[in-house]
Amino acid sequence: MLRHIALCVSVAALAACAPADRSTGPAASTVDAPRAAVSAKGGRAATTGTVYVSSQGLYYDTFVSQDPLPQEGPFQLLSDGLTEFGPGDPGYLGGRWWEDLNDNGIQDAGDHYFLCPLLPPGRPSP
Ligand SMILES: [Ca+2]
Repeated sequence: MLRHIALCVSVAALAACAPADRSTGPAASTVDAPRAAVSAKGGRAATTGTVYVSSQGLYYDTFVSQDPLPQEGPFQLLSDGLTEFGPGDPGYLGGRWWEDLNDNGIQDAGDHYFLCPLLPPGRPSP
């Protein structure tokens, strides 16, 4: 149910802040070149996606800062562009995400780890 809701609300985030092809696993992630953030008007990094923070009910713009990251240190679950914690929450880890690509519920070598900081302020609509 949660996955279904997440898929509905943030298809854009999935495309922008996640690998386009989830079926190939980590091997493809190492082949993909990191997407560079490009400055937009006003000097703010160009946004490339939106993440919905369920505990806040807010959407945040984000961009890919580093992809992939090595599986070292803490990561926060991101599932179909939805996560539980955002900026200001103790559980927010600065945009260090993991996606459970092999759907086994644990962080392992078969998953995707990357950095996509959320850019405040959040907003109530995508
Ligand atoms: Ca996993």
